[in-house]
Amino acid sequence: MMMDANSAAAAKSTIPHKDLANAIRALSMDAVEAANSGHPGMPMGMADVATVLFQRHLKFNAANPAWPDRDRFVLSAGHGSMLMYSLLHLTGVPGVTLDELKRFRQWGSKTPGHPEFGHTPGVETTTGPLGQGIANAVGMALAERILNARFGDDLVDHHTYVIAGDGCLMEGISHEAISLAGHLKLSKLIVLFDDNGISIDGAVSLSCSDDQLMRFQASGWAATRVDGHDPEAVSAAIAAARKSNKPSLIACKTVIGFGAPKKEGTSATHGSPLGKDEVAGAREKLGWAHAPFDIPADIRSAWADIGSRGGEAMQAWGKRLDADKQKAEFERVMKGELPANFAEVLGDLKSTIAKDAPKLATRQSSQLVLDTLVPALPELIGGSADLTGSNNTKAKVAKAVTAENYGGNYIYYGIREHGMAAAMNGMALHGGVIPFGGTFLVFTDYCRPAIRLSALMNQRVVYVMTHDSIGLGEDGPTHQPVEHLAALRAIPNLLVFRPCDTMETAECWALALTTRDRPSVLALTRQALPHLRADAANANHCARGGYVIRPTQKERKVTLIATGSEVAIAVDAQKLLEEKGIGAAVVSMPSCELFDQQSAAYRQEVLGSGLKVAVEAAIGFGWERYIGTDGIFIGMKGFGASAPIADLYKNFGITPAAIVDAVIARM
Ligand SMILES: Cc1ncc(C[n+]2csc(CCOP(=O)(O)OP(=O)(O)O)c2C)c(N)n1
Ligand SMILES: [Mg+2]
Repeated sequence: MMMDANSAAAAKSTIPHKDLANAIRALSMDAVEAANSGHPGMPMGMADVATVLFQRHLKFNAANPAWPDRDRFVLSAGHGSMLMYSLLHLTGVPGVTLDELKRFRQWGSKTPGHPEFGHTPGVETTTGPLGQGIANAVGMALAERILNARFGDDLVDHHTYVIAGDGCLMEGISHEAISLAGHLKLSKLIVLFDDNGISIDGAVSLSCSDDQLMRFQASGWAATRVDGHDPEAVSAAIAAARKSNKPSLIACKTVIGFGAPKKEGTSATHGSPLGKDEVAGAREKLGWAHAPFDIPADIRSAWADIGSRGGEAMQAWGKRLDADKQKAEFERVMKGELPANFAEVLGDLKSTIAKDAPKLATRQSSQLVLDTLVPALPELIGGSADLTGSNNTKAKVAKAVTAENYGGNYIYYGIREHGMAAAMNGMALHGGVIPFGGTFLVFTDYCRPAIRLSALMNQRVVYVMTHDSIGLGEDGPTHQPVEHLAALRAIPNLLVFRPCDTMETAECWALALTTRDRPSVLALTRQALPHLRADAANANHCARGGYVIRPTQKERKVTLIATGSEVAIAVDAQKLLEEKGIGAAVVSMPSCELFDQQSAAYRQEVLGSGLKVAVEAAIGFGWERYIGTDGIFIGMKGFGASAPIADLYKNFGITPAAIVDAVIARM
């Protein structure tokens, strides 16, 4: 249900637009002044646009900032956080009190330097790294359409609004995002561009000559320019955008730091407090005679009305939900709960794997898992950045999501890894879907800023990263990840899985899906691997991160710790060592992060007390914490090379014989 452009509540307000917008300006400059840190320019410049959006268009209910069918509002230009906090406070979002505004940027406040999802109610995504927000919004708008196709207009029918600045639009990721949104005709996505012509170094013309309207139009968007300080013009443009059958860009010509007498229109207002005199001057120029943080009761009350404007829409929606036969399923997916039969489906799959003992590349194992899970989990939305056949991400039953039919469950992201990763964040944040997407592990570098945000925001996003080592062979060092596992393991809260066979792949997929508050990377091989797990597979061994996959029959002198494709190499080395009378246990370590969470006693038992050897076809960075200073690392010391796989493993010395030689040299 959409609201009229000029709702009843907006019409009854007698407070002039100017006063509503000035309340945002005053709170923003006062909070930055109090913190002696922050960005007043953007909130002051965009106060008019934001006021129009919230007063007349945004479907939003401050009392319930998370109700499912609300419009999403993304502040992609996250440095303008005081715009967001002023809006949340003035509309009456619980917890965003005046006191919190006074504690802007302070320890423990609800008002951190940049908006953080999960920290402040009403903040839809963490922004600050420029360009991420607009790409998140593409994912949100896409999730909205996918869920609309599944649940219908009654339950899912909302817009996604973005405020983006010059910086967001200059970032490369914005190209991927815009291009994907245009291709998928995400017509409910509306970007309000803070077209102020200023960034930190000065005029945007120092570094950029793009015609942004033409640029967006070239990607299939509707684009228009308005005076961002003319509320009627802004409102008319938003109303038109809401009716468009294309995603829309509204370039709002604004003056950064609007109202600051000496500094407005300059980069001096971008990221520093205005200073006492300039703040006093702004009060005068804006006609705002009130003390710092003082909002007159009538203006406060008008803003509260704006905050409750969406209440009726929310109630009407609730009634429709109650009457809907899909209510339980809708609530399940929006809560992010897996279907009740998930454990059963997974158990059956694991039994089949134990019986068949398939010898597959783990990317194919992943496909096998997806062929079972995708039909059972309609919320799973897959995709790949143009490597579908290589990443094995498209389950047999999966159908493409297209502009003509959003009812599919597979997205052709195109060669847009960064955009894909950020869109997946947006989809996960929107809720109702669980996104997974693939590319080569080496190109996690192209996704990294978004992977970091998945982790920071506690989002369940699954990165299916194949061709995970020199094992990919002939494509050579440009395509062979060596430092990537270490670099990914360094990201807090990210789960990095490197399964050694089909059974472990199924277990790691299960962990990625059942861990609701962390993203996962699945590092998967191009090359076929033997089946190693001999057990009947009732327990999920990967849940402990590392475990003894092959105990020794002799006294344990050595522990070989390996991941993924190198577990089989360690198992072969174990046989050779035992033939020489040296007892060696093999540990499979599919996830260092989960292993680190285990008790000291368990970790000690798994790692043993003898010589420790880590085997991984990657650089050794990080393995010291398991093998100690006197352990042995068998792996890569630098970049790989272009050659058939057998020659690579032999020449880089990652073989059973090399392990045995290194161990014997220590005995
Ligand atoms: C990826 C990234 N690079 C650099 C920065 C640092 N930074 C923050 S704001 C900004 C300038 C942004 O300009 P604009 O979007 O025009 O904001 P305005 O000055 O108009 O508020 C920069 C470079 C950042 N936050 N993110
Ligand atoms: Mg700017």
